[in-house]
Amino acid sequence: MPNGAQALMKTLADAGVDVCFTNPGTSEMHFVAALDSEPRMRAVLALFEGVATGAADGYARMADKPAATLLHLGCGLGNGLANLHNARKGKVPVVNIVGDHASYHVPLDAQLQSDIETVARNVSPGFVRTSRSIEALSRDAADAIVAARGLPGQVATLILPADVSWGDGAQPCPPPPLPSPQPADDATVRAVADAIRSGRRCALLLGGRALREPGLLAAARIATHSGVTLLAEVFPTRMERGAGLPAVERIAYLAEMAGVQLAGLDHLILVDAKAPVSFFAYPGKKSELVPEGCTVHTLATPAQEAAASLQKLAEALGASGAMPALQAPQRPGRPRGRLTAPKVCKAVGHLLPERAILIDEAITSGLMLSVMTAGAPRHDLITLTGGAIGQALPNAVGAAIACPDRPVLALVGDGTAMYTIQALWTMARERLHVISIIFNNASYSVLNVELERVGAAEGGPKARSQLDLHGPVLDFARLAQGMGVHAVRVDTAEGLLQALEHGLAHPGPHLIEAVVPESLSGAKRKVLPWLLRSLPNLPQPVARALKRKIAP
Ligand SMILES: Cc1ncc(C[n+]2csc(CCOP(=O)(O)OP(=O)(O)O)c2C)c(N)n1
Ligand SMILES: [Mg+2]
Repeated sequence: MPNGAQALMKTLADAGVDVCFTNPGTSEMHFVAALDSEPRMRAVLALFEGVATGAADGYARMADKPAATLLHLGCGLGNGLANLHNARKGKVPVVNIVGDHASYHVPLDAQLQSDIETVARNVSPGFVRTSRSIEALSRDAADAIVAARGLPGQVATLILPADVSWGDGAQPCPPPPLPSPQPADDATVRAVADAIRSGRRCALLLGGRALREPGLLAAARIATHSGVTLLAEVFPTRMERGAGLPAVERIAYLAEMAGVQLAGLDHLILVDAKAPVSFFAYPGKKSELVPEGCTVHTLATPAQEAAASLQKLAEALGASGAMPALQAPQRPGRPRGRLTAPKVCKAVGHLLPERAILIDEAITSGLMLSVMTAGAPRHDLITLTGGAIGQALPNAVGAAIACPDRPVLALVGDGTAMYTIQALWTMARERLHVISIIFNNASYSVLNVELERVGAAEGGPKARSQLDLHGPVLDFARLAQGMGVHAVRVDTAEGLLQALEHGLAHPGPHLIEAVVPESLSGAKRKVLPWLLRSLPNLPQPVARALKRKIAP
């Protein structure tokens, strides 16, 4: 008879959960030992829980099924919280296994005792369960898997007391059925089709799974046939894009610019997306971005089949036979001279290989990434769904494990990279083909912009120093080398191109430290808040042109 951990392992593997990102402690030792009882389970060690959780997130975004994490009690789970938050916001399935003290040890309030369920509830509101017995364990695990992968995907947390893990006599649970989500019902489709036929200005706001090829194609047919505008949510979980696919403009991060994109709309139709709100509140500015007088419709909720709903809508409109407008292949040329962040984005657009996975956490350095890669060969884009930085490097680990035959490029700000820099070690250990490009601008640059936008007093020296990463300047190439990752530091466009070409040609992890000036500095930083404030008062065509110039 297997013990609890062994039965749990088999239950996970039988259900197709066959990768586990681990950072274990004493209470998880039986689970660790059970890894060798299940040949199908791949175990990947992370040196910080935020890496394990972010890797599980990146894995599921690309594999379309959950990985497990193995975390140590409340503190380990807490360390992994930010990236579980990003997964939750992205509706990404994750099965957290969190070890706990043996049941009879809990009341003794030993050193590591804490309230795990309270920590878990924040990121897995839909499923937190402490498994209470050997008999219940495998069923609990199957329930966690169902909760995680049922549309919408979510983070499910199973807490595993050590005595349940080591107890004998457990039985694995047969694999639970896969979810079978439904498309939008006929009445909803009819109502949305009526709105589109009204002749008023309509936009489809695509999010979640609507941003994969089948959803994009159906939406693009509707756009061609009925003249609706296509928009994508600001931070997609995973968006398929590039040459041969419909190009969809994302809602801008800066609320003022999002306002320009949404101005004049009469109907906004949500497809696996939320009605847009601004990222933060700013004194004197509206938080809701839907323009006054615009009616919001929901074609498909996150619990429904987005692509099938769009196909139903296309049929209702008679648009099924329409030719979708597809992005033509088109790449920028080779950048030259002293390196800047836009030149890095240009180089990425110039060289991005077919079927690459592009992870964007470049913050201010990535402003040009979207336009520079729009006509590159088809690729997947992963973005910072929950705004909690430190996602990209761990995501890259998971994406590379989910898709071993595809190159992964992670573009990351220097401040951001430091949150989960330990991901580099896992990349080296697992020999993952990830090219991490770190934009070293020695600054939390975006926060300098935000300091001005929120209307805080002019920053004095103490305030400014909280946003400044000079002294000591970080040396990412050496940090990476210290974790076994091949790395170079470049400050010219030629050097960057050479490093990127080398990285793409040689499987295995590479880090390229791009020494760049801040994209928004000096005069630009001064003018930006003023420009943003003036946008709502400008004629729409002028506002649109300006928006395209600042953040295309
Ligand atoms: C978990 C978490 N902590 C802090 C922040 C606040 N924050 C947002 S951006 C940022 C700095 C980003 O700096 P960097 O990666 O260097 O990008 P840059 O602004 O220089 O382009 C910080 C600290 C956050 N979003 N999430
Ligand atoms: Mg920076």
